[in-house]
Amino acid sequence: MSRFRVRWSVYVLALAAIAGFVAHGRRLPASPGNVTQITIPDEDRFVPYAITIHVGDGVRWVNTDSDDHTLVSNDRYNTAGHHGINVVLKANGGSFMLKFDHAGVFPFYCRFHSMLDKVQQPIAPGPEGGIQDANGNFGTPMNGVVTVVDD
Ligand SMILES: [Cu+2]
Repeated sequence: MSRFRVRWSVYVLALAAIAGFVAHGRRLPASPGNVTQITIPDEDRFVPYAITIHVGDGVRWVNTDSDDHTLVSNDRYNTAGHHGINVVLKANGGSFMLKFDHAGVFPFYCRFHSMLDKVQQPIAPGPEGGIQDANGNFGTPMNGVVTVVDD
């Protein structure tokens, strides 16, 4: 190995060490542990309705319905972080993922297929926006809950 090659490899190692230090210093978000999927099937609901995960885990919402839906955090009762979530899950595969970093509950709903009453609990949207079944009922509000527990 020539002296030039030795010196060059020292530079490369030094650059790699600096890059590693910078990446560590920026605290790149750790990838989630287990990821649990909540699916919107071909109807206006989240399945499963309720899940329990551990701190550090992720949840992925996937819309397999042929209509758009939304994921909105119910922040009156949300103690698990991620306040202000309000995203559209596009039809036929739209998805969104959150990683939960501390314990709490994360209640959520679809603002297209439920609305909040005066104490911020999801209720069926009614004739102004609900999906009416053959019996004239407007169904259950489209909502669910993630519970995040410490190990
Ligand atoms: Cu919906």
